[in-house]
Amino acid sequence: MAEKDALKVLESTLAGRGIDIKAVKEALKGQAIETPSWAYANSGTRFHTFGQAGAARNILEKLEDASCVHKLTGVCPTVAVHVLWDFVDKTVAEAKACAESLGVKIGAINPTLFEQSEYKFGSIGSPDARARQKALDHLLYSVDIMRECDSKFLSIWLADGTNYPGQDDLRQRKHRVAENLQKVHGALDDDMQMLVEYKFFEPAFYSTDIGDWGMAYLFCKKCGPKAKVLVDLGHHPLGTNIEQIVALLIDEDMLGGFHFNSKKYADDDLTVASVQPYEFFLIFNELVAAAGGGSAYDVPYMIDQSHNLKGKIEAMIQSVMNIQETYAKALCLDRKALAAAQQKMDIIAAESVMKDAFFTDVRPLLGAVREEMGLAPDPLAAYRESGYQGKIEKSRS
Ligand code: PSV
Ligand code: MN
Repeated sequence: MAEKDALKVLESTLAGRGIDIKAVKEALKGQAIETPSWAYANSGTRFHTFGQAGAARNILEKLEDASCVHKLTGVCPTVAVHVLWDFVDKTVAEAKACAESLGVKIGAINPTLFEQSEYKFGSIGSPDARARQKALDHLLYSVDIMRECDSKFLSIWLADGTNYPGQDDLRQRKHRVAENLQKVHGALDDDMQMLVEYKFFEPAFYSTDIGDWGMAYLFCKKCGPKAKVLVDLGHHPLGTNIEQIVALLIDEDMLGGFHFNSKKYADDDLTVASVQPYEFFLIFNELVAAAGGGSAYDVPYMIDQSHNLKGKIEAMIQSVMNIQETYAKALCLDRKALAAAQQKMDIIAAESVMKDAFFTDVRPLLGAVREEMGLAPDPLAAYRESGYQGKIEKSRS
């Protein structure tokens, strides 16, 4: 009853903002969030890998867990894979069939260009021609995997860069990266996209070959229309205005997609919206604004987390719920009032509109949406009650 009352109050609040609650519900039902295979496996910091009872040990178990998250949330139909982490003991065909039998699909293909000794001085940016060729072959193999899985997105992240001034010629590195990315672009089918991810440091500490959104944008422009910029929320220096980068890339039709996570310092890979929920809301606000207010800008929304302290599956469900809530809040923003305040340069009123949306309690709304989708209103509680965790802890020991 309390939930119903809360929903009624929300309905009238939204009506006051000129927003139809039914339209918000429909938008929320249509949301799609991709979860990453690697977040279901054991991970750690660079000091230690922490084992968790029941953590997935191979691609089949990762897909089982991703499917469990999808069954409970209803909005996670695809799973991103990392080529050298996932297609080791199983073939691509086996993984694809397994995903389909579990009601999910393979999503973005992430080439793995940072784990082999040949890549000590970089992959496609390396001064070593053999390393570059190996990396290019791997990228082209990843495009073949896309075809086999009917995946439309190739997520490219390079660990390339240098650690010391003078270590390599910076302009030549740029040329090598551009030349190889262009070759990959040339290998894509018309309906495929390559998403170029940037990161300002780590593992290279002096120079990074694709260090920020501007460099990623430049490389994409050199490649062609199938290359767009991927924004990973953990890959910026502190204080960066990420929502402005998002707005700018959207306006230039160069936003390719997201890796959602949360950070306090650098690439902390914490669960989404755990540390900076308002920043995350401001990013979603841009995505909804760019789509006209009633939906979100159409790019792949992927999670890229490495949560080590929280339970693997619970943390993923929590992230998905945080993304849903943030999207809902952005849909509840009174865009007419905001535009009017901006027109009048009434900063106080404008900020109040933002805060009103941010502080809207959308949880009863999401509970109702899930029930309409035939799901439990609280996926985390449903997971705890499901017995899945106990089952995998036994069967995977
Ligand atoms: C690099 O830090 C990154 O964000 C890239 O997206 C990788 O594919 C992923 O993390 C691996 O964990
Ligand atoms: Mn990432």
